[in-house]
Amino acid sequence: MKILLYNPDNGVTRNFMPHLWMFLLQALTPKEHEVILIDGNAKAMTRPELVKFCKDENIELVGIGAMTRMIARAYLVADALREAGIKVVMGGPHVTECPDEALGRDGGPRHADAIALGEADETWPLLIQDAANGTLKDIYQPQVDPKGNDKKPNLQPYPHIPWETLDLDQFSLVPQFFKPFLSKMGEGWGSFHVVPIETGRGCPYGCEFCTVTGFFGDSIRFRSNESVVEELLRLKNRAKQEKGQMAVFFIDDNLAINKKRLKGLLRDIIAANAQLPWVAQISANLLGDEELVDLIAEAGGKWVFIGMESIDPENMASVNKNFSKPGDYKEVLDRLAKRNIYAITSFIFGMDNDTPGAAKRTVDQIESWAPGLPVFGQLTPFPATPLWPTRLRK
Ligand code: B12
Ligand code: SF4
Repeated sequence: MKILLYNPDNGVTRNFMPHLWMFLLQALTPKEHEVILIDGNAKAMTRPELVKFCKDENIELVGIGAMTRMIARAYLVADALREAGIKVVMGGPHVTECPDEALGRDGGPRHADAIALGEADETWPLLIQDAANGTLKDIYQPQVDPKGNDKKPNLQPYPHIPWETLDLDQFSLVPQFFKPFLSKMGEGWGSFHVVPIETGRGCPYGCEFCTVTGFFGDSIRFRSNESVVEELLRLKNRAKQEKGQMAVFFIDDNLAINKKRLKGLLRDIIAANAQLPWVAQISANLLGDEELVDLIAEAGGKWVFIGMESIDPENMASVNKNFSKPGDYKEVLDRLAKRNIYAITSFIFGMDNDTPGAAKRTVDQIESWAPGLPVFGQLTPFPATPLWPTRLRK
């Protein structure tokens, strides 16, 4: 069977990085099936173009993944494919949180032939088998433990993603035209890829606006250090062969959630000379440790994304994130800046204690800190988060 995994266009930005789920599910697909990947943000296609592509390529099953932000577009694409007689399966955070919507059980139209709830690492091969046999079920769900909780994949062993041979052209940040010229510059800039790698899943903190604790669970699972180091070495080798650059986004929600484990991983990366420039998400409360920050710098860490959310401690308490202390932010940023590590500082406006002038006060505060890249969003209640209005919860 020929399968297409498709990530819908977000309608605003081009992707600087592919989505990990596509590569992961491709790696978990039984070998007798062929899997093609298209990211709509990198390779823009209209819906008729996509349908034609699937028809021309004899695609029998399309897997679509989407966050809430992209779900409306994802449904439009799914509808067009299903109208053309192609089976569609959907997964990811949004359909997990709103399964009735995707299956048309909430009074609206049906968008997917099947959906995969939660982490699909173990259900995906079963789903593929059913699709190939023509016995697709509506819902694929992880097994549950005696307490009724989803059994989570433990990430050891971790699937082999063949980064060294995958076609990453859709995602190169270097335009084709400049490739030959740039490959000769310095250590080579003929390609520039940012690749997502996870070293673990799960976060126990349960901040009210966040879907992660609900989706991945509060028990944390890590890959082995060896498997992470081996993946980095393959990426480093590819960059060298392509005369290009490779950077990594460790997409763990809180890379330092277990500081002892992270220090061990960073020491192993350094010992294996597996350093690549990387960015990771780490909460401010875990960045007070000088030894950890030294290791981050030595292991290739260049940028740290910090969910600072608000400069007002009362706001932090109102979203269950008062483990992160606004009073510490300056010191945290100075500690990073001393090692030439930049911070992407993320803020949310619209929390209960925000009063007129909150944005100005925040920007004034940011300008008094070490330089970084501040990003701003507005408080958004995503389905299945504690912030989601109770009356809408099922
Ligand atoms: C990396 C990341 C990003 C990257 C995305 C780019 C990229 N190429 O990856 C960046 C930094 C750009 C980003 C941006 C945003 N993000 Co983001 N991001 C993440 C993060 C940290 C990791 C995603 C990941 O790869 N996870 C690991 C993989 C293995 O998990 P997964 O994607 O869920 O896939 C598994 C299952 O869901 C399932 N699955 C997924 N898709 C499919 C499809 C099929 C067919 C099947 C069968 C199964 C399946 O199988 C996979 C294996 O088990 C997640 C949090 C998280 N831990 O997931 C947030 C997360 C996805 N982001 C989130 C949000 C809100 C955003 C933003 C809207 C934030 C903002 N306000 O701007 C933007 C929107 C982006 C846009 N341009 O529209 C929310 C989404 C919540 C929701 N319900 O939609 C999350 C969950 C974080 C959170 N705090 O709640 N993000
Ligand atoms: S915002 Fe970050 S720290 Fe809070 S629950 Fe989500 S992943 Fe964990």
